[in-house]
Amino acid sequence: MAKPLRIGMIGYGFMGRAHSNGYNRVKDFFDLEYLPVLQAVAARDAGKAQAFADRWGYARVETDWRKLVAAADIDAIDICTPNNLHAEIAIEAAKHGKAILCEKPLSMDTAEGERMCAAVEQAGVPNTVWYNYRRIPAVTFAKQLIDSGRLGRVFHYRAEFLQDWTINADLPQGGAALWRLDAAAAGSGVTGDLLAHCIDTAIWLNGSVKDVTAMTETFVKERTHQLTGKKEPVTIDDACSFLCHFTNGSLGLFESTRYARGHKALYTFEINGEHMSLKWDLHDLHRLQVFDYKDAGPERGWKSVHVTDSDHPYMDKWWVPGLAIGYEHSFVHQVADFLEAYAQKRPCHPTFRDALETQKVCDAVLKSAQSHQWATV
Ligand code: NAI
Ligand code: SOE
Repeated sequence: MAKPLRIGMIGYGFMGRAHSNGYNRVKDFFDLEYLPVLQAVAARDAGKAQAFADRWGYARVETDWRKLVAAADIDAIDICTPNNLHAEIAIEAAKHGKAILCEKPLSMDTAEGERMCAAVEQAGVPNTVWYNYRRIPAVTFAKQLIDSGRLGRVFHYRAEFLQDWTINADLPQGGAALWRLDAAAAGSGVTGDLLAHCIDTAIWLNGSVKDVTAMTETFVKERTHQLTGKKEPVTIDDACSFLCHFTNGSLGLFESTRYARGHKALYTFEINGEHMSLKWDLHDLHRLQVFDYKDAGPERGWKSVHVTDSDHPYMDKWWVPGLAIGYEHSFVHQVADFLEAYAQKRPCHPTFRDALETQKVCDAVLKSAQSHQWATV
């Protein structure tokens, strides 16, 4: 009989759903010592919280997250709120000895992230950040190839995350649904929202970033704020590109925007090593493109590996070889990995401390864009 880990979820939006699906599905596919129990969801609107609880199977609701983090019937707090609430909730949850699963980006900035790390480390509570793209099997497979040394010396890492949903200048900013356009709620624009994913994956695959030079742009300078009803200056970065040096000597090139017409969530990365190159694309997420210089014969070329066989990461848990899984499975994998680490009393990466590294790169990127100078991470 599995032991229960009683989840207290805060926020019931996009990630509230993705995580709840992960908690519900994990038991059907993974054999684990601990299994999640959907104990309570906290949201300010009692009716909406109850509807969410009924749909996903939460036992009860709270309308104040502070009560949830203090509740005796909760073992782990899952933070699915806008970024400006991550720190306050996490620090309070740590005080109450709860395990914490926090959405990305860890924090609004490095200083806040440092306080969050101190809180969880002093309290000694398990913690992780939902940089879920690491757990897409093709991405995890890339990590295995890199760690096996198959690439040799790495020369280049490039990544992009492109969207197009804010091109309309009449779109308001702030408030529910559009908090990502307000730096007071989001911390930054595409840097913390989208590049943070690219940076997390890059650090995981290619090691730490030494320094950066960046440029940002805010294409629409004023938008009506949903909370004030007035036209307010737009304080986020709509687009951001940066170059960097990794400590392993390779060069990085990153780009993100919400103004790439036609692209909804195009996250791609490529890594070029001495012997091998790898390329991945979120729109074709079960494939890893591999070029192996050692392949004999003039027919050498890029291979498109369909990462769905049972010897590929996570895939033995799902269907038969050749049948793909999707975006939502990365969250099921993160739940499974967290529960396994929890049972074994070891960290589940990325921890808050790991995610702080990404935060430091984001801060250096924003600093460099402002100063027009290279910034050390
Ligand atoms: P959302 O806007 O869909 O949901 C946010 C939720 O927080 C809403 O239910 C809202 O009512 C709730 N909330 C706001 N203030 C609150 C308060 N004071 N008390 C209780 N609840 C409150 O946002 P979404 O897309 O779910 O994003 C949430 C977090 O997840 C963000 O940090 C975001 O960066 C991250 N995220 C991560 C993704 C990933 O790929 N890992 C994908 C999308 C979002
Ligand atoms: C923004 O549209 C967003 O939902 C980000 O917040 C997520 O982190 C990213 O995974 C997908 O895009």
